[in-house]
Parts: sequence; structure tokens; C-alpha cells
Amino acid sequence: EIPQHDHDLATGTVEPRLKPPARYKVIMLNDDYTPMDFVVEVLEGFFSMTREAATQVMLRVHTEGRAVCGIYSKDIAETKAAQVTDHARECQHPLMCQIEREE
Ligand code: TYC
Repeated sequence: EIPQHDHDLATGTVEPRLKPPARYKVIMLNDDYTPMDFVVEVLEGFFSMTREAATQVMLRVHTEGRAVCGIYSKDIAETKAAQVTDHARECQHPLMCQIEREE
């Protein structure tokens, strides 16, 4: 069994050994209705991509069905996915993001 704590013999304190927090992929899904221009603007605006990078990712989603648009802590990934979905809905597009825990 792997010990979970470093015992400091001088002070008697215990230092918890924390595993690094899990990372989550934000994955964009293809659909038949959302305009390509809108997807490119979303990728620029919510994921800070250049026009060129956003266009590449959009085309990958369009041809392969899905693509990773960023990797974040769980909180940030959930927020980004919700922001994209909410913004798309406000503009009456079916665009969707989902999140997936990294291996
Ligand atoms: N398939 C859409 C179209 O032909 C474009 C599109 C790309 C939609 C990526 C969603 O995540 C998406 N207009």
C-alpha cells in the first residue's frame, strides 16, 4: 500500500499528498443546422482560438462528428460547455458541447 502522508517528525504535522486534479475535455458535437460561421465565432469567442484554428476545429467537427476544443479543470470545462450551449440556444442554433474526463 502506498503511504498517503509525509509525517514530519520534528513538528508532528501531516502533509497530505494530493493527486493532481482531473482534467476534462470540452468536446463539440456536429449537427446539421448550426451555420459554420457561427461555430467559428463560438470557438474564437469562448476558446480564444484564432480564426485559422477555429476554422480547422469546426471543419474537424463537421467531418468527424466531434472534436476537442479545450482541456480544463472540471469547473471551467462545465462552465465553457454550458456557456456555449446557452449562447447557441439564445441564437436558436442546436450546437452542443459535452465534457469528458481525460484518461
Ligand atoms: N454541420 C454544420 C453545417 O453543415 C456545421 C457545424 C460544424 C455544426 C460544427 C456544428 O459543431 C459543429 N452547417
